[in-house]
Amino acid sequence: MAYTIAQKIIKEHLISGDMTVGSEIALRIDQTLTQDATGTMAYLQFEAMEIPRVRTELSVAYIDHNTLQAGFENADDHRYIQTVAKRHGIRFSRPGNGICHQVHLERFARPGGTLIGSDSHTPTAGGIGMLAFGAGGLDVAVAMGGGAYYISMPRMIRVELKGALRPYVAAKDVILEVLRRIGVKGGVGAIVEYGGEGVATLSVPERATITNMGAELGATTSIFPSDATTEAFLRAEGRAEVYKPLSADEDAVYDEYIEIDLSTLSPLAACPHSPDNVKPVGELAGMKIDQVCIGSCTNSSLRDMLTVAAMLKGKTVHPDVSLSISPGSKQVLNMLAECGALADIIAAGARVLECACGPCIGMGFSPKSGGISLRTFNRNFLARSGTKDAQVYLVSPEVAAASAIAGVLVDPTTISEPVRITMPEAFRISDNMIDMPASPEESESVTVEKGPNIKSIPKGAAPAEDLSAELILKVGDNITTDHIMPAGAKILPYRSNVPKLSEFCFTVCDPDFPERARAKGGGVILGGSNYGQGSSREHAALVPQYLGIRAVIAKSFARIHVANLINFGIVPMTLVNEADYDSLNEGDEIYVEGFKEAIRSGDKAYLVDKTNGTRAELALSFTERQRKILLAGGTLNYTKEQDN
Ligand code: MIC
Ligand code: SF4
Repeated sequence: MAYTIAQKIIKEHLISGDMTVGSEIALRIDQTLTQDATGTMAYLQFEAMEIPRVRTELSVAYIDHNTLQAGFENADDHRYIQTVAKRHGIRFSRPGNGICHQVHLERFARPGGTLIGSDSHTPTAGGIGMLAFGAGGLDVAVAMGGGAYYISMPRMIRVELKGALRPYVAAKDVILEVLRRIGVKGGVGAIVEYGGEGVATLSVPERATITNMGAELGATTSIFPSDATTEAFLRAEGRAEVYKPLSADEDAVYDEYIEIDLSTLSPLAACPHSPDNVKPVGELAGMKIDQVCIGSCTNSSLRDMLTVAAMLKGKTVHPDVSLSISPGSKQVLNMLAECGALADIIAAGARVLECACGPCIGMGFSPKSGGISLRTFNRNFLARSGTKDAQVYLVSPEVAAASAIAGVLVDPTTISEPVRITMPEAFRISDNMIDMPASPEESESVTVEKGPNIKSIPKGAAPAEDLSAELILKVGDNITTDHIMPAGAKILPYRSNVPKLSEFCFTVCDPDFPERARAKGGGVILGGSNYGQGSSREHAALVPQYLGIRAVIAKSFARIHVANLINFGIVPMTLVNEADYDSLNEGDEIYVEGFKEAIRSGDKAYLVDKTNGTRAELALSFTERQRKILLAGGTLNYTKEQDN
């Protein structure tokens, strides 16, 4: 039997299930990571499991999202995570050490292993040949406790890379090209595997840019082979011993093939407000811009930063443009400083920010009203930048740097000679900002500090026999978790305070939603297709649950979000006939007879719209395990029931 790279890793980590596409498989997880914005919940949940020490090969807690400390809240969260990590055997990457995915790639990821992280861009580690998944915090907590991670066995997409990129065309353009071709739903239910002769022309951080943004395809994950380039990267990181070659068998079979000739690509931009709204930069060239942000887990490696520094050298940022640069890690920033490239960045007038997510999650640097912002990031969803009417374009660092100088969008392939950068043989290695956990003997004496910002997790309730509720909100296609539970500097500090967070739920779509939901005691949400795409934040399930949302009916769901809904006891149901969506209206009273019984054993349920008489067939496609979780009112209740 011939296997793809992902199938080989799955086979080695399979605990139960069979590898037929679509059936549920349970995987053994080697490593976990959390970031602070999702980490507080993950650790509260881990604590609730009462397991003294993590049972993984390695677990790391990063602080990178909520780093603006405009009040005590974020600092409280940091301290909680630091102490809980120390007590339970988890390494702690201190604020300032960098963005979780960049640091994990540098210091911990390894070919052939499995990783889950409470962040949707965890597949960044696929650039090094690791099978890495974004997951809800609760799933990460379970994996830290040694439990399996459940997914449905994905189909395999092969992206065959030929040729080599032309100067000033970047890895970012490769993934934007994939997004242009298959869109934000094109990867749903699939693992995207890269192969072909073009792979050897891409460095590990470039591969990681591509696997990182595979999240925007809706893919389960993305992965590259592990080869001589991987080995060289690991050697430069002083970690050659974890190298292991990995490639797909010659005759491995994929469900879908995509071919990209790298040499024919040109710089691309994802236009507002979706990562798959891709156009050639050449077509948009000359557009006046207000802001440029370079960084994020997609494009903040040393290679990216050295390229940007070389392009900025001796120039000045255009007077109408504000340029921010956030290097991905302390390692990157340190090396930029040592080789003098940082001086070129500073001299050009860039505003150098700390090594963190920063503007990517709206943690500062929101554009001006109606501002046009070029960002090297991975998401340009409506309002994510913190300015609702801003227009965000996603581009490569090369396009960003050239445009920051010109004040208008520039296709860098049309400017003079390309810059040349030299990558060092070895990176500057220091893990002095990664705290080691207490030894098992000392851990009991570590006090976990919970400041007043940290509130307990609301409990889920078992479903009623029949569902009788109002369709309290109707939304369209491709609703993101940034719509459901917005982030940004004003809201993120409340990630460990669900009651407060609930004041912002769905306000991007409907400012009155939280108040209405509270007044009516909840209801049911109606969504279009790909409901819940984007971030892994379980708050997009936890907060609606707190507001009394019992079910979401949609044309289709995004993978991580549907798992989060089930984890928190909200029943996700799909419309068998998508046309029924049009007959169901916000404010309608709906009734589902035998709701609980359908969850227990049925594939179908029937909805009656009591307001206009419409009947709609609903699909309940759950595994046995998911049915039990939903009947218990969520995973926390279910785990407790099992323990008793
Ligand atoms: C994001 O990029 O949307 C985030 C912020 O990193 C999220 C996690 C979160 O909401 O905390 C993600 O990608 O999962
Ligand atoms: Fe951070 Fe942005 Fe990456 Fe999310 S996408 S992990 S906010 S840098």
